[in-house]
This record gives sequence, C-alpha cells and structure tokens, in this order.
Amino acid sequence: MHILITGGAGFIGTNFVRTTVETHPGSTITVLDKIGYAGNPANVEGLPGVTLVVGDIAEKDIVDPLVKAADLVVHFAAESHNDNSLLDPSPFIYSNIVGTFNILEACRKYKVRLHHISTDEVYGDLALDDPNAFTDATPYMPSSPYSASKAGSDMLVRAWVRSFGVEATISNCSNNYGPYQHIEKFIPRMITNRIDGVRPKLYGDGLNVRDWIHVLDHNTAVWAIIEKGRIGETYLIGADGEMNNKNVVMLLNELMGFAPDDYEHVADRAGHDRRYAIDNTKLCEELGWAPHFVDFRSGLEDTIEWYRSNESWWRAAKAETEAKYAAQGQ
Ligand code: NAD
Ligand code: TDX
Repeated sequence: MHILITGGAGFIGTNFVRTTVETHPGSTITVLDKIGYAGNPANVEGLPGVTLVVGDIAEKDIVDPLVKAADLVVHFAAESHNDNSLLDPSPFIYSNIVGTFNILEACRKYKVRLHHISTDEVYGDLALDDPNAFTDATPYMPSSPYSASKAGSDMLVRAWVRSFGVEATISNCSNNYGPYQHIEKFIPRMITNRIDGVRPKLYGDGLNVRDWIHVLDHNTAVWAIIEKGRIGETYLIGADGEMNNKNVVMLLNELMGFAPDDYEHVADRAGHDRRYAIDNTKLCEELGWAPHFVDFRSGLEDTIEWYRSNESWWRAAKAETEAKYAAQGQ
C-alpha cells in the first residue's frame, strides 16, 4: 500500500508516520508538508520507505499527482493553533478549507480512499456541569476562526461523500499531548517555560477543561477507523482524560520539582472554549478500540522527559514564540 500523509512533519502527523513505519512495514509513505513554522523535516527524514515532498495542499498541481499515486490519503495538514487564528485567520481559511477542497477533488478524480483528521472543537464548548459529552450527533457550533475552518473542512468532506461518492471517513479528536508538539501549545509551552525558569501561565481563571489523549492513542484510533470504519461515518476519538488547565499545571509543577501553586494568571483567550469532552462509545464499541496510555501522570512524565532530552528540537523556536505571547499579555 502507498499512503499519502499530509501534514506528516507536524506534531500528530510525525507520530503517525513514525508508528506506521513500524506497524505497516510493507507500505510506502509520501509525506506532503509545506514545512511551515510547525513542520520539521528532520522529524521524518531517513525513515525507511518514507519520502518527504515539501509543498502546499492548497496548490492543485502539487496535490494531484501525489493523490493519483496513492492507495490511501490520511489528511492531517492544517493550521492548528487557536491563538494564531485570532491574530490572523487567513492562513486557516487557505490551508484548512481550500487545502481540504483540493485533497477532496483529487480523491474524487482518482477514486482514492481518504481519512480526514479533525477536532472536537467543531462542536463548540460544554458548560463545566453539563452531564453530556460530544457525540457525532452534537450540532456544529465552532467558536474560533480555527475551529470554524475545521468545521468547514468537515462539511466539505461530508458533501463530497454524499454527492460524489468519495470514500472518506472523518475523526474528531480531543486535545493531544506527547512528543514533537510545537511549543506554542499549552503543555509543551509550560514544560519549556519551566526548563527556562519561567512560571507557567494560565489563561483567565485556569478552570477551562480539556480532554487529554496521548498522541499515540489518537493514532491507533485513526488506524482502527481506516481499517474497520464505515465509509461516510464520523468517529469521535477521546480517552476519558478530562482535566482543568490549573490541575494540569499543578501536576506538571510537581513532576518538575516546583511548588504546585507556582504559576501565574495571564490575559484570557478571546472566545475561550470552556470545556471539551468526548463520548468515545461509538469508536470503542463498533471498532473495538481502547486507549493504551490511560495514566495521564506517567504520560506527562514521559513528555517532560522528551522535551528535556530534545532541547535542540525546540530551542530555536522558543524566543519568537514567547515574544508573540508577550505582545498579547500572555
Ligand atoms: P501541527 O500544526 O503540529 O502540524 C500541522 C502540519 O501541517 C505542519 O507540519 C504544517 O507544516 C502542515 N501544513 C499546514 N498547512 C499546510 C499546507 N497548506 N500544505 C501543506 N502542509 C501544511 O498540527 P497538529 O497538532 O499535528 O494537528 C494535525 C491535525 O490534527 C490538524 O488537522 C488538527 O486540526 C488536528 N487535531 C489536532 C489536535 C491537537 O490536539 N493537536 C486535536 C484534534 C485534531
Ligand atoms: O499558555 C497557555 N496557557 C493556557 O492556559 C496556552 C498556550 C494555552 N492555555 C489554555 C488554553 C486552553 O484552554 O490551555 C488549553 C489548551 O490550549 P492549546 O494547547 O492552545 O489547545 P486548544 O486551544 O484546546 O486546541 C488544541 O486541541 C484541539 C489544539 O491546539 C487544536 O489543534 C486541536 O484541534
């Protein structure tokens, strides 16, 4: 099997490529990634059977021949950070919507199976005391330009399945953590701040809840959907990992040898979603998937160790990333 993996040099895509090389040794992989600020060619270079093509999914002439040559497209490529989408939404519309449109048109033309990676943020947010979690029946209600652009990309996929018979599945996953995540994101930002002697910074009251899943569990679920999922279906991926940001920071402080309450509150994010939570019943019962990394404390410990051991991977981006946050009072 030849697999085209878009965004395969970013956080989740890199982990997906690296795992797939081990779990599907007979396959060859082309990574299509524009190597924007979040993509790093070194993440995938030199892996057996993997070729990196540096290019933009919003450019039809680049996408077309690569999709034609593939048996399966796994589509991770996207602008992925909410805070960036508040500063400038335009790359989000371009990559997430125009890019997905191109991928869909090529999959339609060459009749190639597609799996589209999306996010739980398309469903908006839940109140802290809401007894329900998101399911695939929850209405779309995105809050930020990022989540709106992902919602738009999901809608395109659904329409191309129904109107053109494109063989696609969709997954909407909760917050991932683990190795190779860009240090603009919450957990790696806090870890690398601590390494630099800077206190963690909580947006607003710090009580916003995220449903954490280890990136490798996300990716085993994606493979379960590719191999066993029903065409046209949406599967929500989550591992029952709800925790508020304050408790994440307190645990991280403890694991890194600091007083748990050694953090500061900073300016809140505009439109900040209060809580995400995934009901994973469909994925678990229909496809027999279960998460492996069920102990968040030990997953976080391993992640801290990865950032400590791989400072050369993130150091170059740290000053610029923090300067951008500082300009926002964050
Ligand atoms: P990331 O920002 O780390 O990686 C995205 C990759 O896509 C980068 O390597 C970037 O260079 C590439 N890319 C962006 N625009 C491109 C374009 N126009 N052409 C080619 N390549 C392009 O993001 P991530 O966290 O790995 O997210 C991957 C996917 O998973 C996204 O679709 C995101 O919406 C989704 N997702 C992420 C999370 C999470 O917690 N990180 C949760 C659920 C879903
Ligand atoms: O410095 C910070 N302080 C802070 O309190 C940062 C960077 C974040 N936060 C808060 C905001 C969120 O409540 O932490 C939480 C997590 O923030 P992010 O890492 O920016 O993730 P989030 O906005 O929840 O979105 C993530 O999960 C869904 C990914 O970035 C998306 O790509 C994915 O779709």
